[in-house]
Amino acid sequence: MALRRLSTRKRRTKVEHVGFSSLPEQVHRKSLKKGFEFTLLVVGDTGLGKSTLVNSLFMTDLYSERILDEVTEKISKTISITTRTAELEEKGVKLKLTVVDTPGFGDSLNTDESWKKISEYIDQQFYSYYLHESSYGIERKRLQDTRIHCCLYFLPPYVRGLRPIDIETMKCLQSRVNIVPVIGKADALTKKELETLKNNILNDIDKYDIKIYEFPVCDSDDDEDFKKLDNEIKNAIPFGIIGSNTVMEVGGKRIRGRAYPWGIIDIESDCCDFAKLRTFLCSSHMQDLKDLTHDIHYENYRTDFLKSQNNSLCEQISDQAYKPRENKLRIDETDKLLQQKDNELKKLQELIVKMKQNLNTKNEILFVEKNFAVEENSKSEEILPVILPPEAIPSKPPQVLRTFGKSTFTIANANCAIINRALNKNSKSSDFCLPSKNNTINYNFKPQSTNFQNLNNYQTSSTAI
Ligand SMILES: Nc1nc2c(ncn2[C@@H]2O[C@H](COP(=O)(O)OP(=O)(O)O)[C@@H](O)[C@H]2O)c(=O)[nH]1
Ligand SMILES: [Mg+2]
Repeated sequence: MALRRLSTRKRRTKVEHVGFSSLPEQVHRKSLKKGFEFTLLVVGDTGLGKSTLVNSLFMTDLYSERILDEVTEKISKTISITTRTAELEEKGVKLKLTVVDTPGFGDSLNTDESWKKISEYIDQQFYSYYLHESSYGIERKRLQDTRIHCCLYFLPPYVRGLRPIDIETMKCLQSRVNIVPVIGKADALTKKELETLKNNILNDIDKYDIKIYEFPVCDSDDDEDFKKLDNEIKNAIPFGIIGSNTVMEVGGKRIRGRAYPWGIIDIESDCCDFAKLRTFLCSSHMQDLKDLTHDIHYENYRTDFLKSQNNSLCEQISDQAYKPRENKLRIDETDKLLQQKDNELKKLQELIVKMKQNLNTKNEILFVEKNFAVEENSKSEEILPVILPPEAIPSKPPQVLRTFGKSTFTIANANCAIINRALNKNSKSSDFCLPSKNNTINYNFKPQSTNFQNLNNYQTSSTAI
């Protein structure tokens, strides 16, 4: 098996042209077509030359309109985030450059949380990239990379090392972005002073365990010139920068320079690290900055984000799992309440049935009262209404036979009868009578009845009951 594999490999190495040697060309062509994206974040005090540097680095005018804040505004001002994008093209290569600026950084009297907004902004870009990356179809094709690839952290030339605000901000940003420290307005320092400040800053970075951009280790087979350049750039950190957007002619040569009373400085010369920074950002390390952003910072963010999502999910699950007793109690309580409501409903239904029955009886009574009521003028204490329930209606209409002067009356043709007696105006009594024989009910009432008028009425309406 091993022999066969060896022979296959041998055979493959013998093939002279397969076609994959054109891969770099394909990548090159595709990249040219697509263009490159790079997002730079500049952080630092107002007036340190951030905008000037960005303009001079990319030979563009990103900050044409410059609005200066009043002193009073500055005191209360909080940090804001602004983005500017320029589509640049150089020898057919397109670069979409986005510069994220942080005007107001360090301006306010309370600089405690200046870094907070910046770190939030960086995380937001990671999150939106994550959302696009996790989407499907056309959405995924439109994936926009607004993640910050590099942060130029500006330090003033008049300090002795890192200030508390610098330490705090850098420590907060170090895990999110590639930090590259820069000393702005380096023309305010002599060569010696600049060297001392650089050393102090590097010592502080070491002392406070701040992680700045780490240069990749050169391979042994790397180009010697590249190794030299890489070394020079690495040793220049933190870059001492002099910025200028003014192009002037000196000795027939056009330069970007600053004119002083004592002479002119070409910012691209060795007098500062502007050229090195430009090489670092625009040519030698741009891709490494992007790779680190994607492979380290973004991956760290994504892992943390997924972990936090996972944790909250686990918490929810464990919440459910560890509260069975509580849940059972809750269910028991609900059951109890339902049971209670059921009982109440039953009682109500019973009550309704009773009320209906009462109502029927009352209706009957009302009917009797209506039909057999004692005449208005009659002062009699006793009335003797007779009512037959519907089931008691005999085939022949009932007939009330009465005997004047006797305390009895007889109903013929009746299956049964309800004899209502009004004892007085407020109380009544009812007797239910069944016929003794031949459907005849004999009823003895006391005291004697005086009004039989209604019984006549009854006889006429009995069939309608
Ligand atoms: N002396 C000196 N002045 C500079 C330098 N860079 C910019 N400036 C000037 O400093 C002022 C503020 O620059 P600006 O780029 O707006 O600073 P920002 O607030 O940090 O963006 C402007 O007048 C610039 O011309 C520099 O390297 N040296
Ligand atoms: Mg500015």
